[in-house]
Amino acid sequence: MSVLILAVAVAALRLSQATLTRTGDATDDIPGPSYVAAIYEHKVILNPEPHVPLSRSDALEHMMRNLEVYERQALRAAEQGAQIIVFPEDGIHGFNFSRLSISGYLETIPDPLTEDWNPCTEPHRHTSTEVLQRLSCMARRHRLYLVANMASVQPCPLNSSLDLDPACPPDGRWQFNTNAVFKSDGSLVARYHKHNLYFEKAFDAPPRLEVVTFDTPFAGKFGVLTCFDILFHDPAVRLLDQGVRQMVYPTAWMNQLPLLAAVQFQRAFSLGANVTLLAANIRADSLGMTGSGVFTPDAATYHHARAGDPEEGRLLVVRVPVLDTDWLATENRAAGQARGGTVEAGSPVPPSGQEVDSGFCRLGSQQCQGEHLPHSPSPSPPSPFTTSMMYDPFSFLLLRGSEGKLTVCDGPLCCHLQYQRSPLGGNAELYALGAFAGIHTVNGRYAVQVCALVRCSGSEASSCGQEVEEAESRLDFVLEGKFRTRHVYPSVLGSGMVLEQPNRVETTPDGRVTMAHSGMTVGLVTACLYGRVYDQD
Ligand SMILES: *[C@@H]1O[C@H](CO)[C@@H](O)[C@H](O)[C@H]1NC(C)=O
Ligand SMILES: *[C@@H]1O[C@H](CO)[C@@H](O)[C@H](O)[C@H]1NC(C)=O
Ligand SMILES: CC(=O)N[C@H]1CO[C@H](CO)[C@@H](O)[C@@H]1O
Repeated sequence: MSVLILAVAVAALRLSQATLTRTGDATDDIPGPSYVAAIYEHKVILNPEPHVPLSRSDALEHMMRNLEVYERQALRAAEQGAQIIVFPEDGIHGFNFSRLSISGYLETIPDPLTEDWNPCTEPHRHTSTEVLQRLSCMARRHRLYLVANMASVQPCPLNSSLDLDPACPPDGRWQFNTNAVFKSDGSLVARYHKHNLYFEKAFDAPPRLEVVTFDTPFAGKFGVLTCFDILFHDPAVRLLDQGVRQMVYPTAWMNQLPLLAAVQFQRAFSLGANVTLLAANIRADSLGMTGSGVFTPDAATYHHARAGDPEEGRLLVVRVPVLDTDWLATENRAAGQARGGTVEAGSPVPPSGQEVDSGFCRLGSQQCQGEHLPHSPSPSPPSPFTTSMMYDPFSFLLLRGSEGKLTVCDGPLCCHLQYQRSPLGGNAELYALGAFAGIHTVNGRYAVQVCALVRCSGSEASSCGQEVEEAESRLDFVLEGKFRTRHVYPSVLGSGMVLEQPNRVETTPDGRVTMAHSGMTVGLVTACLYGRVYDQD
């Protein structure tokens, strides 16, 4: 039986660059320094009774079953040349523990900033560290950097005057959702405690924000994030502000269309922040968890399992360009010296006027007046309606006819759309342009400004904003908004969870973001500019 997978490659059409189509193992079309990254979407073997405390040995036995799978995947990744592999959040222990019932799973992870330790070669230095030892030996055996998420414990003093943890929990220990990173010799190089917990009773948020990076010899610096962290300022934007351009991202993300499916937001974050994101999710159909990938600003290789696919893991191994600016500067200097001292600075400047044209002129520019919309038939202006999308009251306007131009506002945010439907796919499906500016409050509290063009799930206006995964209509469009944040994450999601790389995304210093796209290969499900207004959280 052949397995239908979605490991699609999308490539940028930027300035004068040619379009590239990259599959998971293409390795020869990257100019400049590159490395091979792997992520593994893991079908976690769960403890069926997570609320019942287990002995350490029973917990270890459970975790070793997941680690057996990791071991096989690390081997496969190494055989394909991977230099770094990322495993998902909760992939070793599972979920739904209580603070007490997770006890047997916890290990104390020494701080790699204050202690050099190789758990594989010095297993006896710290007791009760079997998981750390196993991961360390895995990294060492397969000679790759390895990122894994595990449950950790940190005893804290309750009464000392030297107490550095004034908020030490009443039971005298911190319990953390933790990413551990190992070098290719097995030594522990980074430890990150998840900052933005998502209903995780077993864990504490760290008492102080941790902004964690680690260095690699093959690609320079990587930042570390976990799951829900991707939506918040700390530590994500702090990493960006430090100039970090590459992130490892273990996650256990429940898909939520039309705006927050896993691969959709992974793609959006990588594009909006201009970073590489190595994202590894859990596969768990009962929880709606799937969607992992290797995302660079120019390309994406990803996997989203579909209903009915066999429930199993997925390894992706991809060659990607190095983005770390400092590392590249050092490399260039080394290469320049080797060539005899000439250093070439900067990347080639594309000839002006070669910008890829989406077929529309820019919204708001003078040239737009009437040029593409010769007989715009608007007898009466359509009126906006409000309906809930992902629990937020969006203002929507329906798209009518095969082409047009519309604006919908919510408070201070106005979203503009210019569109043209392709004759391919017909005119029957209903679409709406939505705007929302406010505080999202369900399952997390955060301020957003969102412009979204969505396919409505039915033929009634009330169906706009509902979950839908398929579409036939292809639209060429320019979507634009003026945001009161510079953090806007753009994405174009096509039918069947296919990601398209927008032809053009432009940002002006005053917060105007324009996304233009045309020539879709599949129907459009959602085109979105997802703005995060961190300072209003
Ligand atoms: C586990 O937790 C998730 C939410 O994180 C919940 O949706 C699910 O029903 C829980 N499963 C069990 C078996 O308790
Ligand atoms: C993204 O980063 C690259 C360098 O890696 C830079 O050339 C480009 O201008 C950046 N793009 C944006 C939109 O900032
Ligand atoms: C009950 C308890 O934890 N007592 C500790 C208080 O702190 C001193 C040192 O600061 C320890 O020696 C006690 O054991």
